[in-house]
Amino acid sequence: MRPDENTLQQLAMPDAEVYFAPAFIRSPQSDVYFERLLREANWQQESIKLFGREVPMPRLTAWYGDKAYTYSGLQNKPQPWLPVLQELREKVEQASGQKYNSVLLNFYRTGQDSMGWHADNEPELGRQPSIASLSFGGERRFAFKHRTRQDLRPVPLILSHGSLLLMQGPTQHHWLHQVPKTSKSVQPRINLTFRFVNS
Ligand SMILES: O=C(O)CCC(=O)C(=O)O
Repeated sequence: MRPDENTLQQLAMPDAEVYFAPAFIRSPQSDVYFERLLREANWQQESIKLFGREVPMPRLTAWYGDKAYTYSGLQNKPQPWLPVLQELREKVEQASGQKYNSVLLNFYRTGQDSMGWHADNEPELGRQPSIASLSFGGERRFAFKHRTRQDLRPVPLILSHGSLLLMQGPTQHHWLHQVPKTSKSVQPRINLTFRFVNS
């Protein structure tokens, strides 16, 4: 591991403030976190309305925190923090210098699980939200796409086991992000996005 792989480095993206550490948590410890999260989180299969039809979300989710939050049109009832989530929250708060009172967990079971283009810009998150995104398990491709500037190419990123991606400042205002489906064989992946939800 290169010495800087566990510290956040800023990505060169205009209209954004994005930092990435590919190995924020080292491998043996990340293996343990993956197993604990898989076992301990209260995973739900939520549905979304698509063209008037209820369809299952292409991933499992779990929402923990202090405040209710509306996400993808769903009112998320928060569950109280698990010790493993408290532990991870402390680590990301220390690295980012920000405070988080909520976390959304996503479980991508196969390459067919995914998350489409979106921004984390719900009003409860405030104008310039700080979103800290931790990944465990199989690597997945991730991409940013500028909302309006056609001259900018999408910015691809590989979200590795134990990586931390920090998005803040004007990022959600100007950029969308996604985790596309893949036909490659990939290991299951768990992602946690820590947020601060205002009341
Ligand atoms: O799984 C990921 O890396 C993306 C998660 C995400 O975009 C979200 O929870 O809003």
